[in-house]
Amino acid sequence: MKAMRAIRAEISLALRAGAIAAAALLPWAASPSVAQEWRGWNIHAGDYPNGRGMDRFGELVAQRTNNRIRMRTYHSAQLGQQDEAIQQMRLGSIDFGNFNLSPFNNLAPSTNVVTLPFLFRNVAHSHAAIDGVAGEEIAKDLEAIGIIALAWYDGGARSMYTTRPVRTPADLRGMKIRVQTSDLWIDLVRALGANPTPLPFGEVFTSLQSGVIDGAENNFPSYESTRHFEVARFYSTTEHSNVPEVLAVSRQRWQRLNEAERNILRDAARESATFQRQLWAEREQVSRQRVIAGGATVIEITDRTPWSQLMEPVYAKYAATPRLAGMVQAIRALP
Ligand code: BDP
Repeated sequence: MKAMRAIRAEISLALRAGAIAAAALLPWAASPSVAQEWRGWNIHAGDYPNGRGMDRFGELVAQRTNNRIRMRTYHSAQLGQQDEAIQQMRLGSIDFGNFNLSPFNNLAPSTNVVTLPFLFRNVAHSHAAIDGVAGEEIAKDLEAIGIIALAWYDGGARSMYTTRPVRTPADLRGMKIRVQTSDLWIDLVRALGANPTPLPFGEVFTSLQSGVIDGAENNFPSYESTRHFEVARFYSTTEHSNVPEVLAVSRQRWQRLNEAERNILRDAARESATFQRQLWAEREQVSRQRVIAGGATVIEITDRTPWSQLMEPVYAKYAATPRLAGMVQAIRALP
């Protein structure tokens, strides 16, 4: 009797273990007819080039998977500010998103390289770097923290904007300048003689309004779409950084896809990036006109040497390892 009970107990244990193993494999890749709804994070409004790129990504994936993967992008930071969204992507509670690479600086070393000031000669140079050697390294570092990079969006040239006119680094001295959460950005703004203040994107408008900060830095489309130009009226075209953006999927999700599905996602992401880059180029012009029409003053910085020559300590600190210094060299060597 005892022996029978023991055998039965063993059988039931084995069955239970089997069921658990089956459940672990179960996610929809094993049953392709089950539709999945993916949640996507976007910090910008839906009509911003990045939001439209993400929507295009979702449409292409839905078409090509016969609606098995349906992607819904939550625009305008509905799923939280950037740093929280990154954590949620890592945990798998947000499935995909478009991020600037700067908030990854403290987590993924190679993202510092493409954030470095005055590194890219122009937009084409930044695309060549991120679509090639730099992108590969960054994708590795992101994967290690649970984020799968699929394509690179244009992040635009970032410039300083302030409540008082700024023509030289001396004019910026002592001003409180908002930065993204990144040590590199803190040191960059310090090297210019200003006081860096890390804040979430969504808090910049009210912080400018209440005088908590005297300025921030961003591209024309963000300066315009957030209406920061209404409270910080002077935009100085320092164009100090062209840090790119990533369209990424949570590794948690990615691991459950089969190779055919992964290819569909990769292709759709790249196509959405081509689309975003076209929209971006147009929007930069439109936003520039809109802020001027809205009363902002654009101060053209024609000689950037006084700015770039202060950046030596930033390079010394953030491109210090042979790997990162090698990336800088490889990027500089690009035609
Ligand atoms: C915008 C980026 C966005 C960042 C924002 C910022 O597209 O991802 O969150 O800058 O400065 O240009 O926080």
